[in-house]
Amino acid sequence: MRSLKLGLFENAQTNASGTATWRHPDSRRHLFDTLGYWQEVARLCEDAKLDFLFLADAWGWSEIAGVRPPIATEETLDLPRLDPFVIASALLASTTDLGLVVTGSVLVEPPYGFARRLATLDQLSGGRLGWNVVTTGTADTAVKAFGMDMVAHDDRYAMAEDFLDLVYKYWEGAWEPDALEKDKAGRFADPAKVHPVEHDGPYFRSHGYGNTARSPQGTPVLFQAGASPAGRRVGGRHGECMFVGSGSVEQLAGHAKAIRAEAVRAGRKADEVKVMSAFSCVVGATTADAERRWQRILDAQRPEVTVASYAMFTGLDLSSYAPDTPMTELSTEMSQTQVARFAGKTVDDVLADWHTHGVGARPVVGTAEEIADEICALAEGADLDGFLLSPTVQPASTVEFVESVLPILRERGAFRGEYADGESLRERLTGSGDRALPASHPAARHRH
Ligand code: FMN
Repeated sequence: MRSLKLGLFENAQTNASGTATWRHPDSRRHLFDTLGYWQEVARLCEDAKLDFLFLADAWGWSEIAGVRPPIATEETLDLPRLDPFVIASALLASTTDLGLVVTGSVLVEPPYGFARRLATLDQLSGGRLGWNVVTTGTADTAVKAFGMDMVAHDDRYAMAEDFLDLVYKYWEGAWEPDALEKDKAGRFADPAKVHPVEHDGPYFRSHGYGNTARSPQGTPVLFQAGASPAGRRVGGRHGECMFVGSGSVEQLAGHAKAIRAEAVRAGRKADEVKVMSAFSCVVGATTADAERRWQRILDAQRPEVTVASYAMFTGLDLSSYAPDTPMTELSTEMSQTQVARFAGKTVDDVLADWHTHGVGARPVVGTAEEIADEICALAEGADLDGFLLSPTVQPASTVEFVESVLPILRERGAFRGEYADGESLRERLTGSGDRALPASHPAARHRH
């Protein structure tokens, strides 16, 4: 059995992934705005030796025809949130090994300041930082808040290419790794190893010196989850760890193969990209018990939230279409994946499906043994490197997984018992023994 990478999906808001199950008696996610909640979650991850805590993020909110529906606020579907960078920073002092992956948008963040913030986190964490590169799924509302014009879907990926090229120059090229001497009898740094950056791209311009010196990893570990053709191209060129949504073995195998093919097309090795699938489960003493528990989670959510939630990701108001409208008649400039994945379905099918898991993974419902079987079968059958655990009710679902499923995976040799393979997140995820990006990665050409 292959050795899996495991991360925990979290979101600095009460609900996650377009669902609103916060009323469930075991949910304590409404405490997301307390430091204690995050420290508890980080401790849980680190005690279980998970590879990383992933902090998702969005800037936009739900709107239907330009109006925010009251239910979005009543059920805290989207807002309020906290800033994942600040949460990651707050967790540095209480963690020593856990990778911290923050989501950052190439659409709304000015790259020069962004490069410094990430380098600071990578520096202070000793190289435990990852960046989930997103073009922002909730772009249509986010741009209004930032006073920008909307940027079309594929153009946002072109922006991502330009943004990445710029921040690589600062992370990889501005300060050589041995530029700092810190010699009180000599000099602090060697001017020959500090280089000005020149960037005049189609979207971004920057001329300057790196505001931070090179951090342990240089470029933080790059995560990405674009699933459209443009998204996959960017992921294949730049991504080190690609997330795919949940699905059958066949669907996941198709995604993994397509992502690795994009990497090869970009001159990288197929296994240079780690593919991790979102995975959710509801554990029970028996299968029937697990199903009852799953129903209780679904019952915690008001059905009316679904229309507002789907609109948040796609801008589409499904309540304005006849229930039998084929989804192939709809299109969006927001998350195209959230329309394309329902090809062959009707509007009514989508509303029913969305209620159960939103954009998140559809849970595997069963005993701990059945869930471990499914994880192993998916990993082997679809050539996956690991999973992003997406809890249905936090932190209860994570505790259940750690206490009941993880020991079975360990027994089967599918998950290690201790942190290994180096101290940086990159070494641990790639096993390469190198905390810097390999020479085949496009960032490496900016090195001196
Ligand atoms: N999009 C965000 O804007 N913020 C996130 O935090 C975020 N996290 C994601 C986590 C996972 C596991 C997956 C599968 C997707 C996530 N996405 C997130 C969405 C992707 O970035 C991307 O927009 C989506 O997969 C649709 O791809 P496309 O725009 O190429 O169609």
